[in-house]
Amino acid sequence: VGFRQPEPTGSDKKIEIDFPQHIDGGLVPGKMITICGALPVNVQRFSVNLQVGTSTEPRADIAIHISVRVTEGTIVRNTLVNEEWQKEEREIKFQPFLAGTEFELVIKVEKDMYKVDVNGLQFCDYKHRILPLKKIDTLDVSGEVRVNSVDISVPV
Ligand code: 9QG
Repeated sequence: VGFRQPEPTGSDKKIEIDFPQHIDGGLVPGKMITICGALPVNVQRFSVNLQVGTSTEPRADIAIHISVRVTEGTIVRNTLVNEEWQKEEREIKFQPFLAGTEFELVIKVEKDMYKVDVNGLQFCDYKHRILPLKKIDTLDVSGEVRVNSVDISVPV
């Protein structure tokens, strides 16, 4: 079974991160979202979404969904509009997510696209399909992943 949050134990107390997480002011070019986490040894999949609000009924639109499917060796990117998945982007240059290892995922917001880095390497681009950026105000992470930290940096 996967895990999502570390159990705070003794001296090794961790800050619990609740999802979905609000992004103050929504997205803007220059904003960077950095997620550090670890995958269980028996991970199958987890996903990261930048979305418009937190509604579940109906489901919030998702500007960029990154579905990491470790057992399939695939990372699918897509957008959800009116509860419908759009066209998937699946090309990958390398498979950066390994079961039982830590990772750093960075989503950089640019004017025309998202740039996604994994472990310091450029992984993929994803052109904006939902605009304006400022309405994209929520980060959600779900599935078989333990998130150790989330950092959202604002341009100066
Ligand atoms: O499978 O693909 C991305 O195109 C769907 C998945 C769906 C997405 C989608 O079932 O799963 O990855 O949030 C979801 O619904 C995720 C977990 C054609």
